[in-house]
Amino acid sequence: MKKLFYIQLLFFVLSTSLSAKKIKKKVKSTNFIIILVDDMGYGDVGYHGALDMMTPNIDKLASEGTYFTQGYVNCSVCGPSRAGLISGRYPAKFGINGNFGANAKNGFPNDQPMLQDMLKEAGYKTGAVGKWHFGHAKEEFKPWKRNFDFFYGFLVGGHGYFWADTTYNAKKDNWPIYRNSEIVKYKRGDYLTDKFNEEAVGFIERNHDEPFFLYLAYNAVHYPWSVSENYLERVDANREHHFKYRRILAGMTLAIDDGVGEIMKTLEKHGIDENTAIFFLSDNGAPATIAGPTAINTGDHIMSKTNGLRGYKGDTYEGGIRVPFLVKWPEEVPAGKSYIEPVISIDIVPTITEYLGLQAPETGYDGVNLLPYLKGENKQSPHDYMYWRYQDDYAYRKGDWKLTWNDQEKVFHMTKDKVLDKKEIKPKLFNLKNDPYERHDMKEVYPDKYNELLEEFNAMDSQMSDAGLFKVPFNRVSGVE
Ligand SMILES: [Ca+2]
Repeated sequence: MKKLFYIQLLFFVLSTSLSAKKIKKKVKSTNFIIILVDDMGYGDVGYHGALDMMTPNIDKLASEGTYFTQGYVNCSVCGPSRAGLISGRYPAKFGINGNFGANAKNGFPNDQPMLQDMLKEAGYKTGAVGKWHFGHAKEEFKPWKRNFDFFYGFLVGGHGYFWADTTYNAKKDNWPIYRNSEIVKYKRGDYLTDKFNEEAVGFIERNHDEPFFLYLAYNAVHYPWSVSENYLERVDANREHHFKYRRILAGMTLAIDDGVGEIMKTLEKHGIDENTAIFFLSDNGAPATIAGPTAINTGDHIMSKTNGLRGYKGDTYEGGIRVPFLVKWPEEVPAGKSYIEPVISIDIVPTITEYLGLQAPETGYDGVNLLPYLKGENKQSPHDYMYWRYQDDYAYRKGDWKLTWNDQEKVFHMTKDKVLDKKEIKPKLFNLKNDPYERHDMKEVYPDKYNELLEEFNAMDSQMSDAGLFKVPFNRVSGVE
């Protein structure tokens, strides 16, 4: 009996020292929240001048942190953009070139670390709320198998806002919602963004006394565009909208903004707002699915706005890849500033992990730690170059110069233009400083610059997986004769 006691004691001491070792790794107790919205355009937040939107809480985050005037995502559509964000790498390097659709058999590779893998190892509580979209065909792809202690949301790439089935028999917009690995009974009529807000707040309430990481990935303001009446009433009481979809977008955006406000209140209530870092961004630029003739003339959109940037979601023109993007981090990042050098969503993971002193994965990062730049310790631009690809669209940016291929010549998707064959797509060279709206192709004027960027692009592109887990795209170098 005594022997058993000593064994138990030994086990206790060992396990205590083991957990102490784990806790010791937590060099700092900063909490991290990534708020990722879906398909919000550059011109859809108040602090970018959208006076017809109601985003007081998002604007407050911007005014209390640093916002990026050239904040990019690494891809112009949901799936790869999210894969890049959560890994700190260009997702084409590990085979993610497209969205995991409803029938996808693949998922995010298990040998590629995600942010929560590293933070959980360092002793963080990890929670994911919202849209998963990292694969759902096998158990190993699911959030509860990928080091999230808590999950509330759906596994696929999109969801309706007012109802979810408990089986996969319904149309895919209504596939199940999970709490951890259990399918929940969803009350018909509940607004999904409200549920995500509640669950995000609930996760913070349960974990405020220890370091946590919350990945809050709304599916709003993505299709199917719909919002509960109370948000529309508040929009109508404060804003005038003549276009019905812009009004709906304003309501959907307000629901997210309310969530941001509730999260801030919860952090303040527990006295952890000062040591919580919040990244807020959209996963890609404005979608062009609903629009009218005005959009062609102005290069802008009447539902979701790019503020005049060329192109939309799916393009490697600026409108597809430049998004609202900010960080509020009272301990480290100046408040009330804008930062004008280009940054990209794959910078978030190395910024967090390097701050915590966590070792980078063997695969390394393509993003960089932004803190020295945002604090003004390093006056250089964080990136020598940036690279994008999606299907037949590619881009490469170096300084103010950008080389870009886009498979539709017009700025506007709804026209029934023939989509160009890969061999027909000619790259364009823009100087973004002089021509931020990408109207003037300069490759004939600056052939040396064109050749320099083309050569560097080819070297970069050839490092990427070819078809990867998807049928498209092929590397530009190998795919074009
Ligand atoms: Ca998206």
